[in-house]
Amino acid sequence: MKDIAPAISPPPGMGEKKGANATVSDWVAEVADLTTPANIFWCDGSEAENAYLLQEAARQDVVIKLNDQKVPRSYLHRSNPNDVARVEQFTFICTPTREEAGPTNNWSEPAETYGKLNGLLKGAMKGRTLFVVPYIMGPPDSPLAKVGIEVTDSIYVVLSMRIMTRMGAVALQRLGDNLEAEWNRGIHSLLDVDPSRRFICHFPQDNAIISVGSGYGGNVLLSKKCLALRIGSYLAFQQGWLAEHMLILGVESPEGQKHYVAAAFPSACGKTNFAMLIPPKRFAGWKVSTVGDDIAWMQIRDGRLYAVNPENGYFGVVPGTSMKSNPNAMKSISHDTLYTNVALTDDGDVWWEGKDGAPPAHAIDWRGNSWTPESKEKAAHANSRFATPMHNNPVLDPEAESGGGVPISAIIFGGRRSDTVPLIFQALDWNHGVYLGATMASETTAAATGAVGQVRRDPMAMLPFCGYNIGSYFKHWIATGKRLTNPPLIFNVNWFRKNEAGKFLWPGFGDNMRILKWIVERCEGSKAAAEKPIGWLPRPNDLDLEGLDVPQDAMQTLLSINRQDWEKELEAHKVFFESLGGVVPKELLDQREQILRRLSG
Ligand code: OXD
Ligand code: MN
Repeated sequence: MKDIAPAISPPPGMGEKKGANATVSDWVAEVADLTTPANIFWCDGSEAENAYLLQEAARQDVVIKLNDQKVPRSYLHRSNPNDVARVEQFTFICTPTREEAGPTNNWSEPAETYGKLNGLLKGAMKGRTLFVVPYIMGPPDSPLAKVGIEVTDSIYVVLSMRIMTRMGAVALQRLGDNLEAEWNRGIHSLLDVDPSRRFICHFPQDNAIISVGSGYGGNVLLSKKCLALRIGSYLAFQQGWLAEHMLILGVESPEGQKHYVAAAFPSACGKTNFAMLIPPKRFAGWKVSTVGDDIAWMQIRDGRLYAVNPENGYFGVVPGTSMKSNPNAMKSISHDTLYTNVALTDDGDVWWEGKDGAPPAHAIDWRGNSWTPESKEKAAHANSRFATPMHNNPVLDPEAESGGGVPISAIIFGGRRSDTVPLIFQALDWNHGVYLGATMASETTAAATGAVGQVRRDPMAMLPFCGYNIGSYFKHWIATGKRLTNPPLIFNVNWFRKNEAGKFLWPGFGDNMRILKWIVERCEGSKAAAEKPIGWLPRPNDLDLEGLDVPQDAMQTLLSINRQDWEKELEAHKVFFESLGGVVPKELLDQREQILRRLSG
């Protein structure tokens, strides 16, 4: 299967420029002069256009149409095996000074980088179609909504952007004739999909992105990690709002009390599962609904935080998704879905490790090779993905399209930690909560290239996504707290604690409702907790554990803190802060001292 496809020739009337203002037209002409494509295709986002592009992509072997009886209107794409995850080592923040990018980002000097990238882009689209993809991030009527234009030579990117964003004429209309309007300039070219010519570069001051040499979603759907998080976080810092790597969910009690919660977990740590949680039987009448599964843009209004999901679809990790782990995701991806790097069964269905039922006797694996259950290789890549429209989600929150956003009652930070960190605890106040986010750590996953399973600090799950100096980012969080008269309460969760035998202690998935319930009860001020050196912890009796199959001693461990472990943990925080070279604000250094004092007190 191919990433790179030759130019397409659309029927008359399709792919023509309609409604672009002069700044957009001039810029596209400039990019075309540089990249010399065979033709230019302006996307309008219509059904007819999508049907044509899907048909062309299938004809060019970029996607395979799946069996309509099994997964209606759905397709499979296989990426180049050298190109299956985000590449943090080749991701750059190109600010005028190194300090502006800060200690956690790769920095590259803007003029030099433009020069290098323009060299790579010269003639890069020869014989290919240059697609112009205008898109809006955020509900179109939201004050936070942003417009981007991505030009790309990948038809797979176009098909994915139509799912993941509000794409096409709607974005050009929003810009209208306003030549001063703010919009993001994004250039993507596959080049020859060679890892040695793979660079994902961000120019925050110019609101521009150039991504070359990759076809993997996180590197090339420029709306997502590049605009909504890296450039977004910089714009948020400048403009006084927050762009965060957070899901947003609604939780409603049987009495009709509703709260919205935003949660930051690192990549592939279950944000999509949490955002679509189905409460266990014991919680009859409780409802969880999804506003977003990956990114939250939050603004301050009336002293509160209000969040919108800038995206229009979900780009989730497939392996492990099943009717047991996430029935709502299974329903969402049962039709109109674009799969990447899962296995193809002989009857045109998709398969992955962890899917319900027995594995197929034979399939074609993600590399395109014949596969049987005896094969040593996995059938689906560990970071194989689905792109599915958010409107496929049976529990989409009714406010998901609301431009004003939803009021956030609680923020949850969480990582994948085998030890030390309890199942749940609550920060004592805003700055303590910022400290919990800033010192978050998680065992690494397959969402990025590199070793899997190593503990790394990942502040607010933003380590790969904060587009400016992390010290300024921490200060921005602290300053935001000062502007909030009704701030969300801040919590920390860890679904992944293990016993000595290496077995998970907590069942997770639907049972996380038990923790969510305690969180909303804390928000309502109706539930007790014990004050411990690291924050407020529930005692086993404070949680609704009825019908839960977890032994008492496991529950004790899950809710315990060990002083020695925490002294080690705080030492690791110190090492991490020191590694940032003096950018950590005093408020956070003070928080650490206070926790240390409480621990030894
Ligand atoms: C993602 C990621 O794809 O965080 O959402 O890597
Ligand atoms: Mn993510």
